Amino acid sequence: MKKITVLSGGMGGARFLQGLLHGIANGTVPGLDADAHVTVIANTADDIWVHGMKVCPDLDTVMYTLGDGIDTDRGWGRRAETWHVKEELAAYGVEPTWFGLGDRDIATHLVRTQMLDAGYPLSQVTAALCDRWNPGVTLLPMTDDRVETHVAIADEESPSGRRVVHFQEYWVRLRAAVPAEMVVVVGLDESSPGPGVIDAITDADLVVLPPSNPVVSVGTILGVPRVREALQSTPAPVVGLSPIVGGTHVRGMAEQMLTSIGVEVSAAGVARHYGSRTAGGVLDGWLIDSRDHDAVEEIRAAGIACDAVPLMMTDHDATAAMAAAAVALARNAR
Ligand code: FO1
Repeated sequence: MKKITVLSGGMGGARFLQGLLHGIANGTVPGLDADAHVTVIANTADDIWVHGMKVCPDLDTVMYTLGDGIDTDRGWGRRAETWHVKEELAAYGVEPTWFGLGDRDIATHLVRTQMLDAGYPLSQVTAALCDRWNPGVTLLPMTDDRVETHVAIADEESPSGRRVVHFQEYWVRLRAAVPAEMVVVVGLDESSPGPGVIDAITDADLVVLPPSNPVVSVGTILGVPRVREALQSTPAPVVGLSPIVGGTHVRGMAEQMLTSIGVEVSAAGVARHYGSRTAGGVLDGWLIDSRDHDAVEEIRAAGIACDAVPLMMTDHDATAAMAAAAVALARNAR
């Protein structure tokens, strides 16, 4: 296999990609050619306009992580960061003070915003930023159109009993600590796949859904018109890795998001949510963690090939082993 396409969100997807590239470079992923190339279709519904700048968290997390500029403790933003602009904005009482924009990170958002203002589409802006960061993959926004995830939360002060916040406020300021009563991805139905996105799926030798959030990361990519159809028609096997281990997410807020759309918070629940390609869904195979091995038969009965392997991305070799298990599953699934 030479052409691998990965549908990625932020941190979980970026860590998976690190291990995948590590495995390709070291030849520890049987079935992937030494010169295999990875194309990443990244979620852009986390994007937010803040202080007049367009911030693209999932694109930047993949770009910084694979370009070795990421702050590994936070999992987002730049290493060796300073926060003077953020402090100065707070001193002026300018909101939002809850969204952490580091000084180095702001340069990325200024370049992106200037290029967007000059009329360049997000895909070309992303390619230009990657000229500096050299992530070692082709990084494609899922769409060049503006798409934003918003979350409805309870608010007894409002007549409707609800208030809508941007996803970033739900996650960063509220820490996903209140139920997401509704998740609305503004602009998604009207969006078009970005340049190269459909081809990256239909021309692939393998398509991978990494352990990103099935609702607000992979789910939004699947919601871009024509993407789901491309996954259903591609000759490539489509294999996913469960972000739910032992009944909860490893990081992030997948549990809250799955609950808000009524999907069981389990490895099998997410597999059923994505669905088997033989039944109108998008999956040929689904990797679950060893702790959830009891669910293997149930998932196979849903028409999805399934193996239970360790899914903790503790280091690049562990992640490369996950990628190897995904390739093995893909080869058996077809
Ligand atoms: N996450 C936080 O928990 N706190 C922040 O202040 C924060 C700021 C931020 C700025 C730029 C960026 O690219 C990402 C940032 N994130 C922050 C992470 C972001 O919320 C997540 O990467 C995704 O949007 C959710 O997976």
